[in-house]
Amino acid sequence: MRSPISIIIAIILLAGCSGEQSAFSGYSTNASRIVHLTWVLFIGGGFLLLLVVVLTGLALLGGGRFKQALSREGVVVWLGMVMPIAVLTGLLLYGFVLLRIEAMPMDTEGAALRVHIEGEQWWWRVIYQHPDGTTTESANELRFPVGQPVELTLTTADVIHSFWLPAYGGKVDMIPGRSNSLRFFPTQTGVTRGQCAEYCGGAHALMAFYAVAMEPEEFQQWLEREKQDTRANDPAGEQTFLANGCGGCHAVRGTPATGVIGPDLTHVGSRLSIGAGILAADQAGFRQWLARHQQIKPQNLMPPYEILGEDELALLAAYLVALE
Ligand code: HEC
Ligand SMILES: [Cu+2]
Repeated sequence: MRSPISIIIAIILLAGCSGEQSAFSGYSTNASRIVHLTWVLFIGGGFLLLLVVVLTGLALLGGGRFKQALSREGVVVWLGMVMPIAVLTGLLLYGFVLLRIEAMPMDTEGAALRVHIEGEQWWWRVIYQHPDGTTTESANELRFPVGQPVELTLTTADVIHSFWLPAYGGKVDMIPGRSNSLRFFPTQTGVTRGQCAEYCGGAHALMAFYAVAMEPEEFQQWLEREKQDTRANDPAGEQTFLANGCGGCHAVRGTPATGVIGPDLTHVGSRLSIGAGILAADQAGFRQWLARHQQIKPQNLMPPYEILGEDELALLAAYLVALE
């Protein structure tokens, strides 16, 4: 029944299909092809279903004329056998042509941006690999320029995770002992969201990230900044950070903090989120994270710091925000 209620429900369900974490966005060449194929299959399948329903209705309820016409051998052979074979073969070929591999330009030597992403319980280590062999580490956020191929190398530090960035690149598992890759050719700038798509323990549902697709010049400027050591000049904040042992797990390049267990915090203040897509990277977000991160993201592997007093919280939050 096409009641108003079923239409309203359909609209609400479809509303969930757009937005920052949608497989219907198609912001890269390959993602948009998949969206295209999805619609062709959906609409084509809808028409065929309609045809079958109408013919079945006529065969069951129609007058004798319809029943007789539909029971002829030719109808069974042509509509029941020849047509399905022709339609399915056509769709298979169409799918092959549409999703052809070489349609995605991928210069394996030149301009492609390469990023190594390592899944950790429950955050993402993001390592930009520069053409000169050096690397720059970041976390929980992936930035790339549009109009150039991007190649991601996906590994895991512990259990199986799955890297899923629906608007651009599809989904690829991160498997212990293996290195997988995901390539895509981004065509649209914007901020989208990705999520771990393979259950990986306690805080799995809170293991997200943001992807920022930028114009090439803007991206280069960003990358140059990202490569640099911190320029924050806050001796009191830095002192509090080091005195509380934060530097044992986190690196802030340009300071004595060189830990590698947790996310690199050199430019954490300029990120869109902390805690892997959970809180904003602003004063309030850092404060909340430090005061009650085990409540906000239960079981995450940073030890609780409930001992921090108000002054220390304020100093640390101000320091972290300034790590731009
Ligand atoms: C034993 C290691 C360890 C220590 C010590 C530690 N952290 Fe962490 N920290 C982590 C881990 C692991 C995460 C990732 C948690 C997650 O999102 O699942 C993290 C996450 C964070 C984040 C969010 C980063 C991001 O990009 O999402 C901030 C900010 C942070 N820690 C600040 C601090 C501060 C400040 C201290 C000292 C008061 C500290 N940490 C001490 C391990 C540690
Ligand atoms: Cu997971």
